[in-house]
Amino acid sequence: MNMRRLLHALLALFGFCTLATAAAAEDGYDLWLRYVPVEKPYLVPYRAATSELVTADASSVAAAAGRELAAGLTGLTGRKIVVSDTIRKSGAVLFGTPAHSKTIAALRLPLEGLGRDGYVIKSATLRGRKLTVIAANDDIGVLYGAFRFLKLMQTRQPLTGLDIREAPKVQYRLLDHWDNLDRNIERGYAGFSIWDWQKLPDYKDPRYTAYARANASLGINGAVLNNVSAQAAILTPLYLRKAAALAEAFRPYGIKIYFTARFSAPIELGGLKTADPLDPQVAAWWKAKADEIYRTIPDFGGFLVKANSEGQPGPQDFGRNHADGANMLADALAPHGGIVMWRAFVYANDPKMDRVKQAYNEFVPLDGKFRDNVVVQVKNGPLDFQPREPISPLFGAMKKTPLAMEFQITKEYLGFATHLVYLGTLWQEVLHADTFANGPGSTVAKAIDGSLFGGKPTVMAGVADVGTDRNWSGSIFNQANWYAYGRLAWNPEDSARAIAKDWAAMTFTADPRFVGPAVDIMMRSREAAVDYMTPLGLAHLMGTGHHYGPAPWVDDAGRADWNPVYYHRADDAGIGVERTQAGSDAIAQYAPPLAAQYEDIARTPDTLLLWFHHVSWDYKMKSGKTLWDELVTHYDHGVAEVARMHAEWQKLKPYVDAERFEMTDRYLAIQENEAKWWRDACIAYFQTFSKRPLPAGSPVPEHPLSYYQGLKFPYAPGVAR
Ligand code: BDP
Repeated sequence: MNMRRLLHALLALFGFCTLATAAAAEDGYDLWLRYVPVEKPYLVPYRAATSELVTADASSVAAAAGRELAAGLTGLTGRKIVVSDTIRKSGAVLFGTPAHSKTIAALRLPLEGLGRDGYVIKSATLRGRKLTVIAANDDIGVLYGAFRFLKLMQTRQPLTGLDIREAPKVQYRLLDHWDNLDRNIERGYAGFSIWDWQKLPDYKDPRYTAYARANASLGINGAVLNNVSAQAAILTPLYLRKAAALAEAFRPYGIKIYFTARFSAPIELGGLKTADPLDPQVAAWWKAKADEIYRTIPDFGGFLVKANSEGQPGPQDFGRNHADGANMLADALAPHGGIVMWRAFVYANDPKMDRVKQAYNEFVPLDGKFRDNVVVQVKNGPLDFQPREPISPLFGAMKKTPLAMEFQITKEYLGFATHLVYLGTLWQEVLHADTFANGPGSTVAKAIDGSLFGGKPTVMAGVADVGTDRNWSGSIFNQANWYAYGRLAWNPEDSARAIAKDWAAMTFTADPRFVGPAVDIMMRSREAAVDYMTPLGLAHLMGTGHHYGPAPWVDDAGRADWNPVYYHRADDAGIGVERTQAGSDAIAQYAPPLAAQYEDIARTPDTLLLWFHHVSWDYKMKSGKTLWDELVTHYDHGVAEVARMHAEWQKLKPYVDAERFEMTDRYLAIQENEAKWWRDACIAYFQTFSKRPLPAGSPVPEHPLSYYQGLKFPYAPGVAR
């Protein structure tokens, strides 16, 4: 640690020790952008470094940057700071682009190669005055730099000697809203859709701007407004006008809008007899529709498509393939610069084929057949947003087609709104995973950011957890998932722990006595959920349809691969799915080094054991325990972890305002109960196959199995109705 940082650390310690801890009540609306005053000892250096704000630029994005800096600096330093156009004092913060500011141009900052979105933040001296310069090639980069500068203060970093040069690694950083036009959100646990379609375009809820601003603070630059299971009506003139009003609200924050396009729209809206992508009339309909959209929304981003998946229409309905469908839409958008994100979440109606193999089988033969403005959007695992899955084998297998990563921020399979599960660790695990596609080090992050195979456009998509709840995300800690997603979309190699630290400091307090334990809770939380829900590589044991709570016994859903029994295959001999050559051979879809590892049960990590192997109840695990004992131990551990997280949270009461403390505390109590429910129900059920006693000290389930099997939740949230 150098002297400057040491001094800063001492200052921090002193600052927080003298800090009065009675935090004012907050409801979470302000997210991580609270700009509350920094502790006294910081004020002197922070005030010296931020005496005034100077810009030469007048665009709406530059104005947003100015507003943000003025509000942020005023809040953080407790001194009114406004934007002016000349440097008068030392400590000025000068922000803008070389094109608009001669002063910035004269500084010759290293902006080349940073694109539109990158920025430089640099401490400089000009005519004897000390300045901080936030500069970029484009206004949007300035806005991102402004948020970064404020984050330095929010997380109590030094403001002297700054020399930051930063650009995103991914071009398109999107939130996908699974919002229906009636404002019901598929898999939404934070209220209703914030798009108030009925009142648009005449009334623009201020929340649209607040939403855009929060996204911009993370570098998110696009929003798909409607559900992947799409309604064609979004493409009608009525809705285009409404969407244009949203685009207008988002524009100062660099957010473009996108639609999910319903493939059968030419039939439903256009009165055509077919939606065959090779039919010239169909192509002409989409071309005219794209032209109309761009007339209404000139910076429209493009289409997301869920085709031939879960009942959605698609090119296969007309004997065509995914590339035929994607390319036809891509051609309609290309003259306007739009892109198509074509989802690979498909599982053909063939119950005999292992479901986790199907996307690969459909898409790999099409590698290289897509237009330049198409990306294939792949969920992180081959199944469906489970608490843990191996990576999708597509990431290493499609070398001539850019692939977008689709993560799910809303916690459909991870406890809805009330469970505290920080997803940063899940996503980091995926992004750091090695595909071995071009030898070791071929990580998923590199496949996404284009550095592995060189493909463009580069895209990250996160299924949003945003709704009308006052706290946006259904719980305070769910905000951390929105935050972490944005940070990882900007830089897929960022660290989950570092992100959690920033979020905790900005959302609650930078006091290290809070941040340390809070981050510890977050970092342990996802593994806890895996343990109390689906340990050792199990998956999809959730209640059918709504996915709330455990139902591993379900075997009567419409199709074989909708049943939990399909995913655990428990029988008298053991549990797990055989995906080796002796089974479905799904393992063969991975690159040889990975396939060889998973094929060998001894080299398969415990975390994925039952995903790849059907394992006997008495199998000797690495720990020396039998599989049955190990399984129960994991369930016990998951429950114990939540109790520990809850106890740790209660110790943090002095640092948190009453409202956010209480809500989190009560939610943790719910999580404790539900973790126990998961454990008890799963153990009671699996024991009917294992027929073995519980390991010593492990409590018997509270109720008989029939009790858990009898629970019904007809109105659980998030189900498309
Ligand atoms: C599943 C969800 C379903 C979505 C589907 C998808 O249960 O609501 O429509 O994913 O991603 O996990 O298309």
